[in-house]
Amino acid sequence: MKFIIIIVIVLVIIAAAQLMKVYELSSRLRNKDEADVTPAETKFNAGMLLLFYIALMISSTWLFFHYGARPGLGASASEYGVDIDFLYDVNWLIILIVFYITQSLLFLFAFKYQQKKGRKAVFFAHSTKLELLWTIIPAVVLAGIIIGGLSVWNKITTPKENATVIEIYAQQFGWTVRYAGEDNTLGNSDFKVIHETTNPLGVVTTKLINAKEKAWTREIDSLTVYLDENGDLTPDATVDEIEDKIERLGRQIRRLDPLRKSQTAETNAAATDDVIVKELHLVKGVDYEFKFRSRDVIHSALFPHFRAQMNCVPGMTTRFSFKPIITTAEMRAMPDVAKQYKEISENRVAEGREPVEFDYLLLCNKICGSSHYNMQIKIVVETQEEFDVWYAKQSESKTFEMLAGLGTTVANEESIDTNVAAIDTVNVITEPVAQ
Ligand SMILES: [Cu+2]
Repeated sequence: MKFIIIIVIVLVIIAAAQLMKVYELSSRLRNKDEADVTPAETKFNAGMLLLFYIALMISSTWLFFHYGARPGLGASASEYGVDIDFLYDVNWLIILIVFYITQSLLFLFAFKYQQKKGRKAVFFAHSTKLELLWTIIPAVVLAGIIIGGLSVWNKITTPKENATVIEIYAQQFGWTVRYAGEDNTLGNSDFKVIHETTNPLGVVTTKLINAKEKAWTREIDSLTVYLDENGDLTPDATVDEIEDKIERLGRQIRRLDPLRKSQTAETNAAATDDVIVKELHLVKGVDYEFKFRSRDVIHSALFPHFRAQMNCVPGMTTRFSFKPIITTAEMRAMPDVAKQYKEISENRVAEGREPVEFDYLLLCNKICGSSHYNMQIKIVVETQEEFDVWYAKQSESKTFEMLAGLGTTVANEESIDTNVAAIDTVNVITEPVAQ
């Protein structure tokens, strides 16, 4: 169907071009200048402009009332979102007023002042009054918009005291969430100790640094012993490979030193209770401060229902704060959301698919690679009681220490080492990119 439409459009364009050519040729045959326009033609053009104006006004007004200013987004689920919606509405109002005035003047004047015999254009070079008018009015309006925007932006980017800290970590193509634990302080992190499964955010503690160093030293020792014993029988290429690996492990160990120096008892304690999960749960009515990092490229964390967005930039931490004011359950019960999801679900069921329910989402809003479209996680906004139940379950198994194999369930130092060594045999730390 699409293909047929494209072919029809192309044929219409070709036909129009041919007609123009025929018209040009016939004008030349009739010895008539193409620039000469008859009164009938002028009248026709003016009528068509008027018709276009009416169609434009009807269709744009219909679109506006049919879709509204924020199609499909529902009420703002965050406190600052209400301010942002207000700014957005003010902007829309200004745009619409200007749109209706300027378009009406443009088309109605073109119709009213169409060319007529004996009509002469007025020569009008300058009017200081008009210049002032159309400079000062837009300047005042724009200044108002900017001042309103800045004051809301300052509120969003200045965290409230006692805001709960949460880290949102972006990588191709997913999000990881880190809760700061009881102390509400995130532990240090560094890309040098990132491990895909056991330490995806590169959280640092002295215990982890020591375990890594021991595991890597042991690996160097065993490789050295292997070379001493079997070096003569091993092909040169393999020997080179092993020597490279020993050198690389040595470099990795040396790079741990500055990390070790910046660790204190406080930063160790801050990291130990951090909880790392793949879903974002928030409590209604609590102020949150979000800190964003990225592992690879620039991503952008978009919370459409909360009217919030922030870039996640490799090598730096960006932040903003908001307070959720509508729980997921309350949002699902809102008439327009319920109606929208009922329709979607009915269509899905008709196609033999599962029905869906409304969920808040965290999306990536920077085209960051081939699976960018699928970079999203669910956000659940719930009551304090519901959150406590969920969080207690997460902190049973998903604290940083447990994920990294350094948990208190491990009986002694030796088994921690074996644990980390076992983890490191599948180590994915690659040579860090020069920064
Ligand atoms: Cu992304």
